[in-house]
Amino acid sequence: MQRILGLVLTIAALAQVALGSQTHEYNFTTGWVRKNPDGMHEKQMIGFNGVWPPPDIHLNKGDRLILRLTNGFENLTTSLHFHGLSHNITQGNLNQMDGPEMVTQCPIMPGDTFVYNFTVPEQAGTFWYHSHSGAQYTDGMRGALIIHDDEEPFEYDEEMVIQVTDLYHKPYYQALDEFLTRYNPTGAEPVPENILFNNTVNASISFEPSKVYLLRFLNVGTFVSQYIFMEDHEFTIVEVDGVYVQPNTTDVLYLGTGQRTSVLVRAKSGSEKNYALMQTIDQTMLDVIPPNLQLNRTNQVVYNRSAPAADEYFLDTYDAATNDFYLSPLSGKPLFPEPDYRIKLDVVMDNLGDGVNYAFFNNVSYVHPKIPTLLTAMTAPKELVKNPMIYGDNVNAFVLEYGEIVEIVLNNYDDGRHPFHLHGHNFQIVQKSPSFLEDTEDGPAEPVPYNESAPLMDFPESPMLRDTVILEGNGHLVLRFVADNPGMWIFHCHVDWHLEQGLAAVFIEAPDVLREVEQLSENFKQVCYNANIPTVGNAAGNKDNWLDLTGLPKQPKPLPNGFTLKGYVAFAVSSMVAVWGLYTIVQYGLHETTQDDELIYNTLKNLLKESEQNSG
Ligand SMILES: *[C@@H]1O[C@H](CO)[C@@H](O)[C@H](O)[C@H]1NC(C)=O
Ligand SMILES: *[C@@H]1O[C@H](CO)[C@@H](O)[C@H](O)[C@H]1NC(C)=O
Ligand SMILES: *[C@@H]1O[C@H](CO)[C@@H](O)[C@H](O)[C@H]1NC(C)=O
Ligand SMILES: *[C@@H]1O[C@H](CO)[C@@H](O)[C@H](O)[C@H]1NC(C)=O
Ligand SMILES: *[C@@H]1O[C@H](CO)[C@@H](O)[C@H](O)[C@H]1NC(C)=O
Ligand SMILES: *[C@@H]1O[C@H](CO)[C@@H](O)[C@H](O)[C@H]1NC(C)=O
Ligand SMILES: *[C@@H]1O[C@H](CO)[C@@H](O)[C@H](O)[C@H]1NC(C)=O
Ligand SMILES: *[C@@H]1O[C@H](CO)[C@@H](O)[C@H](O)[C@H]1NC(C)=O
Ligand SMILES: *[C@@H]1O[C@H](CO)[C@@H](O)[C@H](O)[C@H]1NC(C)=O
Ligand SMILES: *[C@@H]1O[C@H](CO)[C@@H](O)[C@H](O)[C@H]1NC(C)=O
Ligand SMILES: *[C@@H]1O[C@H](CO)[C@@H](O)[C@H](O)[C@H]1NC(C)=O
Ligand SMILES: [Cu+2]
Repeated sequence: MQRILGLVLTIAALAQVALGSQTHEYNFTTGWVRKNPDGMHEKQMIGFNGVWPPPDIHLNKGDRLILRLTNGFENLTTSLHFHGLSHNITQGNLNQMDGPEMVTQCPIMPGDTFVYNFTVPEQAGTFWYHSHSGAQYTDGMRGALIIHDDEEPFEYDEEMVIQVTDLYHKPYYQALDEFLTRYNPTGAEPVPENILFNNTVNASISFEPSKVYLLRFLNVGTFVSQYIFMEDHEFTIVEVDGVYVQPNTTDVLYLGTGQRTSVLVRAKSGSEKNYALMQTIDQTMLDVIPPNLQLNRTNQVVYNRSAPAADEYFLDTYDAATNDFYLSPLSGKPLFPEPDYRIKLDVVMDNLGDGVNYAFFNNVSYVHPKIPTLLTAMTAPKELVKNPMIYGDNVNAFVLEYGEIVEIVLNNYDDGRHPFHLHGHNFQIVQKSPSFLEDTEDGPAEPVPYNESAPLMDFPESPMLRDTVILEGNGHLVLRFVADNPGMWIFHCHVDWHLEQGLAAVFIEAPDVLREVEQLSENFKQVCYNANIPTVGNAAGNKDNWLDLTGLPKQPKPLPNGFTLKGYVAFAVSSMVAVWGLYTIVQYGLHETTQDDELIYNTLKNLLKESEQNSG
């Protein structure tokens, strides 16, 4: 049997070579590049080899990518994630190529190089790559990754790759510092200064009469979703997040950060005039709308260079934006059966004892373990590898059995929209509630959690499959996937500001199976060594007693009982936050942070006592 399997694999490998699969090599060194993307503010963007924006990467199904990423920063760690790719060990790939630092790899230190090396055997469509170190990609460390497919189920004359994003004039780490402080106790997110169309503003694309174009739109932004619409042209959606879909025609697209939608557009038959290609911020996501923020930006679809530029163009309503719940995969893949394991995650945003606003799944705000979760899974004693304890109780670790059907229920106790992204998988969208923001006659808007005995909508026969989905304000989502891709897969909000607030969980998927196949490369270990991170141990870095989690990095303590928001806005104690962003700024050690939290906590308690005495 084994021999037959080996033979089949060899044949498969040969077939790939025969079909002309290629290896694409890139050597990228990160670094700051001075640019003025919106024509309003010059700033340092993060480019590769001195060039910003980084290039789009084009592969064909079956190809190999070898990307050597060298950290050219002076004082930041870095990493690279390939958003949407499955890195499936049963297809000859490795979990260690996924990218998120402290989950599947050690942070790459200044001067160091990590080699990303993998194939794309089965997937095709629109993907992207970006730094997975703090909110680093905010400053431009990202690009599209397109996997072409000879057997695309649609036809067109030309394709275009179009990234949309938000732009912040401040460096990302400064925006983050100002966001995650007790001076911002409500957790109001940094507001972008602009939105970009393929890394610029007032952009144009050229159309020739009667041609059919495939436009691949990607929202590679950090925070705001965008609506996209084209004056007097229709979009036919054919691909979403690397999944071919039953064609669906619409006037307007909605893209949350991380999401991709490819559409076919038939050009007009004449070339008398030009048309507007609009992008609009989903303003419901902003707590405040600064008066000088341009919510709509106009780009040009140029048919005729001698004709005047198109005027801006507005829609009365965005209601026509396709709701992905009602799309279907072209494959017709049926609804997965009843789950073996249901994971309920309540999304909450609240303050902890340091006065900072955090994000939680249930009561846990993700904090990086001391060593990457993959290393814990790879080195734990066999009998403990499925024990969630060793992964630490501050990473929201869920251990999945190989092949089981997993259902994630997300209940939003926050009134904001969150685009949730799962690494390593596409999930089925089984339920997707509307937002529940409207006040009713009975009272103010209330979150509506999922009720298993009374689902809001019929379960689709063939639910939409994708890797990033919007959870509506006060609403809920039910997602299903099969645990057939052994690895450590982070599940997180793709509003990177919220990820920084701790809105993440890690699925420890079939670690027993993973260990049979995955081997850590010498390069992988060297990168850990250079970052001074041990390569053996539990989440707290202990390897003598695997159940001893002493020293585990933890979220700050809760607010002292009775202490109010208003109280702590008033006073100042310097603080640094213990969540995600920390590792990206090498200077700050965890110990400092913990002590600082301790200090703030005690100060708060004393202050509370005083105020009680005063008022009593
Ligand atoms: C990339 O770096 C590798 C290893 O240092 C080197 O062997 C290779 O020639 C480089 N390739 C290019 C295209 O620069
Ligand atoms: C973009 O267009 C606006 C409106 O016409 C103009 O004010 C602005 O200067 C343009 N910016 C750039 C960078 O071309
Ligand atoms: C990091 O280095 C840059 C120069 O590359 C400098 O401008 C910045 O202030 C440094 N940041 C920290 C936190 O030291
Ligand atoms: C990439 O991986 C393949 C398959 O494991 C291996 O043969 C090759 O040597 C690797 N290349 C590099 C540069 O690591
Ligand atoms: C958008 O920018 C990328 C990267 O710079 C480029 O490869 C691509 O062709 C651009 N798209 C269009 C439509 O110009
Ligand atoms: C292009 O626009 C110019 C100016 O409006 C017009 O004179 C010309 O006829 C147009 N060309 C075509 C092919 O429609
Ligand atoms: C942007 O577009 C929306 C609707 O499409 C409209 O309500 C709003 O007034 C526009 N804003 C500006 C500044 O033009
Ligand atoms: C297209 O999307 C709409 C909702 O936006 C849905 O009602 C309709 O059934 C979809 N059609 C197909 C063929 O997917
Ligand atoms: C969260 O709640 C669970 C169950 O009540 C508890 O065991 C766990 O320690 C809590 N975690 C944190 C970080 O507060
Ligand atoms: C992983 O690969 C196996 C074998 O080809 C396949 O059955 C499974 O569906 C894949 N899973 C994912 C998430 O790619
Ligand atoms: C869930 O739905 C069932 C069936 O309609 C109902 O009996 C039950 O009260 C609901 N539960 C909650 C918490 O609303
Ligand atoms: Cu979010």
